[in-house]
Amino acid sequence: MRRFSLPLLFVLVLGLVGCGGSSSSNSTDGAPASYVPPGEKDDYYLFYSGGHSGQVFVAGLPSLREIQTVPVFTPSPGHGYGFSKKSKEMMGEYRWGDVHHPGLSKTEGTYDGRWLFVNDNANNRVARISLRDFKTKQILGPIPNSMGNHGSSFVTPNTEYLLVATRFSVPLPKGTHAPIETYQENFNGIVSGVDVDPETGEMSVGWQVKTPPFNWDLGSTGKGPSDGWAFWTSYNTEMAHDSLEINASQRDRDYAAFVNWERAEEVVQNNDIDPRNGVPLIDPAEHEGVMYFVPVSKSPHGIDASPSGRWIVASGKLQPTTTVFDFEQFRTAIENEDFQGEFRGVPIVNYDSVVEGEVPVGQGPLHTQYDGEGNAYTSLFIESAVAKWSLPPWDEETQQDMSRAVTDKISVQYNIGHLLIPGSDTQEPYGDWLVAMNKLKKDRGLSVGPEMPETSQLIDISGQEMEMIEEDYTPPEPHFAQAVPADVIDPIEVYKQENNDHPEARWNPDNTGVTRSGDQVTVHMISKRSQYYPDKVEVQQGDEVTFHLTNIEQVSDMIHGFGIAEHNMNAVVSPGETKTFSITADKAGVYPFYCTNFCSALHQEMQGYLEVKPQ
Ligand code: K7E
Ligand code: CUA
Repeated sequence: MRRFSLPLLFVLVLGLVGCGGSSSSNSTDGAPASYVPPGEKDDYYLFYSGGHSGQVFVAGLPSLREIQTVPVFTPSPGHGYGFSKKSKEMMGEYRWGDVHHPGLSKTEGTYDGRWLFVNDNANNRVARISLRDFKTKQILGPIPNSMGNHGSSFVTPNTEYLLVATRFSVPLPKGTHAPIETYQENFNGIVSGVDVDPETGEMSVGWQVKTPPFNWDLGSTGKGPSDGWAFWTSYNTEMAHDSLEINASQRDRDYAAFVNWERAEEVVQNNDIDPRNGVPLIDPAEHEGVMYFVPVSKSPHGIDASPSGRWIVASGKLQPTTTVFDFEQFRTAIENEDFQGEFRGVPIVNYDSVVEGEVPVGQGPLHTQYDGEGNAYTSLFIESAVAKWSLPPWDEETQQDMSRAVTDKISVQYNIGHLLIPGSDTQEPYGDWLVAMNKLKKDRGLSVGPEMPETSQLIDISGQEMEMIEEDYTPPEPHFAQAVPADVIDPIEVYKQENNDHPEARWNPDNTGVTRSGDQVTVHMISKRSQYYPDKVEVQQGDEVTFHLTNIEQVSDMIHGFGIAEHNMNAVVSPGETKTFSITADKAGVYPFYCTNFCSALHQEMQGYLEVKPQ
């Protein structure tokens, strides 16, 4: 089940060495199975959403060591992100985001290692990170009509779309006011199909589907028999607008939305759909087959399609079971119009016709992942545990007593939210490790005062019984993560000179210099070990000074920074990259600039002066 390389397997069988950078439960010398010795590499890249840090954290699996932060929605001086013209433009007017669900791009249902998409719950955006250079390339949004982008970014099997659903409902179009007391009449939620260009990854909003003002929660995309569909739970079909803790927990069953995104695409192509804020907005009551509701037990959170795409598993937080829906039965039910009613024109599928079983997994079930061997693993928030259970088909005895489907349980510390198995949302999960992403650290590890990190725990799932291997911490606050085998990603470490298409790039000190047009000063500068050219920039007080800084190094890891004293500027430029950034020289005086990223024995000497002459 584990991804051993052949020679490594050979070594392990011979019992000569315990670890060659890969993982093994047969650890030697008392080292944990996750031990990756110095200089060796992990088997997987692990991409954590950074929650309200607005970032993505990259770690290795199984070591859980954090490798890098990829800044997305929040400035990061360590990467010069949020200082350059391009990154400032991408971030727009916002200085943070709330990243919950990273989604890896896929081709034919498996990870292709091209892009990582993430959502911003707070400002209704999605972003694309290139896995060639691990940098944010596009931020799309705020998405029109959409408020509370929590239920995303779920990637379809060929990265046709990121599917996005709203956590909050507002009067449409966004920006309209209506009193909150008129919530049920005047407010709406939205499901959006964010179109992804297959070549460039460029995202644009393709279409939207209007929904009742339910609070859409987690989602996932279909595959196999359910390809073309996406699923979300909702925790507020009561349509309450205050004291949600009580008022949104009234009904025994809420609804999941089953959305046929292929049909939505068709509807938009074949009809003249009224655009709302520039996006075709489909009313599912008028276009049959776009959306169905399926009842789900009390206040559900996660909904996860199994690797085969046949079983759709949704968990009700306030009921100690997880519900398995049969997508084949769902298809039959909609063909036979086997409905138990409708809500605002959307058919509600008969629950009993589509449920395969309710598995008593334990208290507070949230999210489910799969190992590709017929097992499912559900996080139990209240119980602080992970339950392992068998997907259907179940034998007769199990059908009589569903507790028999639960085959193992392991405690985690404490209060787990998401959990992750590499490849769980693909057709072929890599079922060797499980990472429990726990929300509360409490007494684990050294105390750092009241603001505590989150804990991740690594569980070996290669055997019958789950085994706790190790624990690590992350800054606030991962929600979900995805992991991909290291060899699927092919990063570049240097931007080759011939590929640098920045129009203001310079490669030769002879072509650098300072030019002026009115009060606009342009500096073409290069950096290399251990010198800036030019290293003196003379301007007049009040000038707008724009730097185009090219790091002409063509050597891996030879990064140069560019900090200007008392000007709130720190650019960081990768080898072969050109960055553009501006300051206003509003203070007379002499201000040193210097390389902020350690680069050589003479890094300290890498400095220069900005002379600002008084007006
Ligand atoms: Cu469960 Cu935003 Cu996916 Cu947090 S969410 S846990
Ligand atoms: Cu260049 Cu430090």
